[in-house]
Amino acid sequence: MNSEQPPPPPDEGDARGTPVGRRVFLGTLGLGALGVVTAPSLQRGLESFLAGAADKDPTGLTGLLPNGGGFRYYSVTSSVPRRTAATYRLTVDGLVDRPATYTLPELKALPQTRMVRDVQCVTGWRVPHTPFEGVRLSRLLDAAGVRPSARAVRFTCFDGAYSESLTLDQARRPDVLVALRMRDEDLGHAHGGPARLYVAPMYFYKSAKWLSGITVTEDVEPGYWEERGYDVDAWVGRSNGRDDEPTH
Ligand SMILES: Nc1nc2c(c(=O)[nH]1)N[C@H]1C(S)=C(S)[C@@H](COP(=O)(O)O)O[C@H]1N2
Ligand SMILES: [Mo]
Repeated sequence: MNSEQPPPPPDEGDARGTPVGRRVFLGTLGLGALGVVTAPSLQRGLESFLAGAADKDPTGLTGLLPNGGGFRYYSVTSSVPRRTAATYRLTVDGLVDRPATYTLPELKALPQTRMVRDVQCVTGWRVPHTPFEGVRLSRLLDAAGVRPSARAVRFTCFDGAYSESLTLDQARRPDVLVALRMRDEDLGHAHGGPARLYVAPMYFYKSAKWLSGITVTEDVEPGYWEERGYDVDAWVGRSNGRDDEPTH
């Protein structure tokens, strides 16, 4: 970590962020105070994570550095328990007729969808043409039998802190996955493995890592970053004060 760099934006876990993007973001939304207050604890979380990773796995550490494939490591908690193919569980519950719990082998046995899109973090960094692969969320919702009163879906994570949400219509889009693979490899722990949400058309904070719960609800409940000022409807280019100029 380089302490001479400016503090990271609210959802950025490393110190070599994109200061320009941060200024644009904070200036646009007027969330400066919030960002500054939030950043230091994230920073400490990342540092302790990297210190732990460096002890155990120098190769893994390289992959987490900025520009290690273009990704940055994010977690709002300082440590996240590991779940393996043997211990991972994903529950689907709430306003459904058939609540279910899936193991990783069970998820892998379902039809897989592969998509190649650009990953876009709301703070400005992006990773072009990134393959994600997994089970369509709509398939899991259909299997569970969503009740007519339901209008939204809430996602919880085994880091014990992060959450996300989508409207039911958004959740049923074909480009929303429970992703098991990224860049044609099984999802590693740092990127939210064994399974994370992948919401292709939205900023990457919607793509909750370490996914453990899918709960069908009546109304949208703002997720972790959304309670801190980010848009719930996080369409890339059309949210968070980033509305693209119309082109003719
Ligand atoms: N559980 C959890 N999911 C999360 C986050 C997090 O801190 N915790 N950060 C989000 C943000 S802001 C981004 S940009 C991406 C980063 O994913 P990556 O660490 O695989 O690059 O994860 C999103 N999902
Ligand atoms: Mo992000």
